[in-house]
Amino acid sequence: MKLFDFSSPALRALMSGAVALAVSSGAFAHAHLISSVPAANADAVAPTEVTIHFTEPLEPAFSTITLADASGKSAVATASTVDSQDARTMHLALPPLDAGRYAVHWVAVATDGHRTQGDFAFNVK
Ligand SMILES: [Cu+2]
Repeated sequence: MKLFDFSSPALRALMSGAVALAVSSGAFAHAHLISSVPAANADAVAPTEVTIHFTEPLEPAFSTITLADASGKSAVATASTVDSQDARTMHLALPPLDAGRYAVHWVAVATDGHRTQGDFAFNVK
């Protein structure tokens, strides 16, 4: 006995609609950068941390911010954290930094498991 007639145009339309919805809601759940402190290419005076705000809550186990100095060497010995009050915000505490240009690299894993990443730089005066 056949429960569904998959050749039915109505059923096929319904199924393709469900697939389209699943794909678009998955794309929406990717975590994208909204803003950061310091901002990209900003001149920062004695920054104490890098803070990045994202569009979606993050998985703390897989989301990271790292900082490299102009020679590409890691500038921070400690790990970044996802804010315990707001999972859409990530912090990297900074030691006192010498003047120069620094590169931020971030990896954001949304709660749906999708991973986004990006880079920006700022200057320490
Ligand atoms: Cu996603």
